Amino acid sequence: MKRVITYGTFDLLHYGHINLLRRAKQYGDYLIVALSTDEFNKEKGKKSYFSYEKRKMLVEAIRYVDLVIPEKNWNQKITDIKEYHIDTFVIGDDWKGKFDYLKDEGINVVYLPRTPEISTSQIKSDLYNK
Ligand code: C2G
Repeated sequence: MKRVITYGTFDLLHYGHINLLRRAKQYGDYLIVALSTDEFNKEKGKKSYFSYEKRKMLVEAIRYVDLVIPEKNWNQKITDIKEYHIDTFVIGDDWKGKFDYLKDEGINVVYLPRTPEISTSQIKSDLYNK
């Protein structure tokens, strides 16, 4: 069984997120999403509209997702890779190069092109300016 992991906040779930998760699942049979906790979002300079529990419920409902775990800090990726026997790490190419160090763990690191013209911040500003 090939196991894939990805990380993110996934707030105000939109088709860009779904596109990422759909493509990530194509790299294996089992997809884990490490979902940023509300506390970690603060470290990322983000404040999500939905709480962790609500974001978790939404992401768990996605057909491509097999397991959702909490992302609590920047430094858990290597531990996660070992604990969950990950074969491939996938993330959007806005992070290109940032996680190449994970290759030293003997896994594939894949940066997928982001879906253009959609983002949570775009949704928020569009709604704000309605
Ligand atoms: N994404 C995408 N296309 C978009 C918007 C987002 O492909 N139009 C991807 C991002 O590249 C990321 C995932 O969807 O792979 C989740 O996006 P965010 O919730 O913004 O994730 P981010 O805050 O970048 O968290 O440790 C890594 C971080 O937790 C990543």
